[in-house]
Amino acid sequence: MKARFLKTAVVALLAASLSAGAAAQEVTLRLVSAFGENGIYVKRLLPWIEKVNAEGKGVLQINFLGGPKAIPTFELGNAVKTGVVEIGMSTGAFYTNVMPEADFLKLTQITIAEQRKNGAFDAINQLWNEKGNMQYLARMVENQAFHLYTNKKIDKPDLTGLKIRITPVYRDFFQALNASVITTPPGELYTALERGVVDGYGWPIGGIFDFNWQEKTKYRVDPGFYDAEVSLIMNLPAYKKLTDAQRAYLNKQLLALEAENTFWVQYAKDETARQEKAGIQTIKFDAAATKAYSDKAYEVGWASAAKQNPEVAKRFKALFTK
Ligand code: 173
Repeated sequence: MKARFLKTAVVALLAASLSAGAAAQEVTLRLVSAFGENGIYVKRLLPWIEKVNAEGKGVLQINFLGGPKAIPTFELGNAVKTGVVEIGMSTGAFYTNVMPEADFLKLTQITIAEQRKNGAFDAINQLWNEKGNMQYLARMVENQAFHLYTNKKIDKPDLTGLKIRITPVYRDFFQALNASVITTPPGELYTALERGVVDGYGWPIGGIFDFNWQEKTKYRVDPGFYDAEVSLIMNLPAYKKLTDAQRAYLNKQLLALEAENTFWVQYAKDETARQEKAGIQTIKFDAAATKAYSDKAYEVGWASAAKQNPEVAKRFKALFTK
């Protein structure tokens, strides 16, 4: 009787540990976005998460916790680094406090598909692993140039007397054009425009309607410069802890996400037309000033990168430039 009871107990224990083993094969990763939930980046992220979860039952699930209300925009990078959350959707400019090199990603002139082929993606990951305790998972925005939006008319690339909202993306370039600059997360820009705290701002070609900034925007300066980078980053220990099957599944889905990046070319065209319809006028300089403006953006961008980390700037420039 006693022996039989023990045997039953052992079998029950074994079954329990087996099912715990099976459950351990499904991992749930928490994800927070540095961009607000109403914006285009989260709008495109959510269907992907749904697909990951639908196809990843028993393997891998992603739990979207929200945007900057969950973790403030400029704190998310550190939260990923320290494992407060496993995955972040962010841009390098938002986590220069973790590593200044993060902002260099705006200087890529080749697609993420090409970056994976020419060694740029691996070079990024080597640095992100070492300095950021992060895995750089995938880039989900490309072909979105940044622009200067302003409420004061300018006829040459000189921003003397203008107060411009920035992030690290634009700091050195706009300062080189004599602007005075104020850093804010996207979520605080509407109020800054409304109160006249700023005369303009930097932002990519797409997305201003998500925040209603068109109500407070008179001009967009063309051409754009750099390429908006929005990516998924992951806590490195959490990434390493994944089983081979989980990592393979995640990577398959990340490549599928990047394959959707063709979306952005048409989105840029649509958003340009929508801005025009909304009454936003385009400021264009003459040919010589236009070239000077574009050249200066990259000159200043790389010079600033070289100042922060000469060795990495040199290596990345060779890998990022056409
Ligand atoms: O302007 C910003 O907030 C910014 O730096 C950025 C970066 C990538 C995409 C969109 C905005």
